[in-house]
Formats: sequence, structure tokens, C-alpha cells
Amino acid sequence: MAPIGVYIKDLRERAGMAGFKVYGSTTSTNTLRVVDCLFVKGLDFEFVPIDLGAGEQKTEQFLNNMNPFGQVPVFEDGDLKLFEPRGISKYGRIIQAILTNKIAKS
Ligand SMILES: N[C@@H](CCC(=O)N[C@@H](CS)C(=O)NCC(=O)O)C(=O)O
Repeated sequence: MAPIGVYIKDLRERAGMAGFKVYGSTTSTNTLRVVDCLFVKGLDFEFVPIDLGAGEQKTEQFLNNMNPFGQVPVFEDGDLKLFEPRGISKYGRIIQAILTNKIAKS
């Protein structure tokens, strides 16, 4: 396992560069939890609607590229994808700290 400094450096390099995306549905409480968390942290993101009723979360494309569990939300930052709301929230907190220089840039 890499030391935490390596992860922090990688996060610093990627923070806000790629533009965040949230794939989800406004009828999904888990999506709304993530959206709310990003708003509170002042992090910009693009919202990509997924039609749960139509089963868009179960397509092969979604299962292979977004979330193998076939659920929303999915948070995307470049090639990084997260699909656990608490993990997304924690990631947002770290990114916010980096962007607001609470974790000093080297
Ligand atoms: N483990 C996930 C569960 C996410 C979840 O339950 N998502 C629901 C919407 S709130 C979903 O995608 N449902 C559609 C499905 O399961 O097909 C989490 O904690 O967020």
C-alpha cells in the first residue's frame, strides 16, 4: 500500500482538473445526499441524469464502466469513479481542503 503522502499528491494534481460528474437520479435519496454534500462543500459538478425507471443503471455499459452493482449515485473525477456515498463525501472533504489550501500545496 502506498503511503498517504502519495495519495495526497495524486489528489492535489487531480483536484478539480477533470471536472466532477455525478451520475444519478433526483428520485434517489443516495444521489441527493451526494449532491447536497457537494453543494455544501462548494464543489462544482455536472449532473448526469440516469433514468432508474428505464433501467439505465443496469445496462452493460453502466455495469462495465460506472458501477458493477448497477446503482446510483456514481461520482466521477477523471478516471476515478466512486459509488459509495460516504466515500464520495470523504473524497469531497479532502478535495475541498486541497482547493481551499487547508492541505498546503507543496
Ligand atoms: N450502496 C449504495 C446503494 C445505492 C442505492 O441504493 N441506489 C439506489 C437509488 S437510492 C439505486 O440505484 N436503485 C436502483 C437499483 O438498485 O436498480 C449506497 O449506499 O449509496
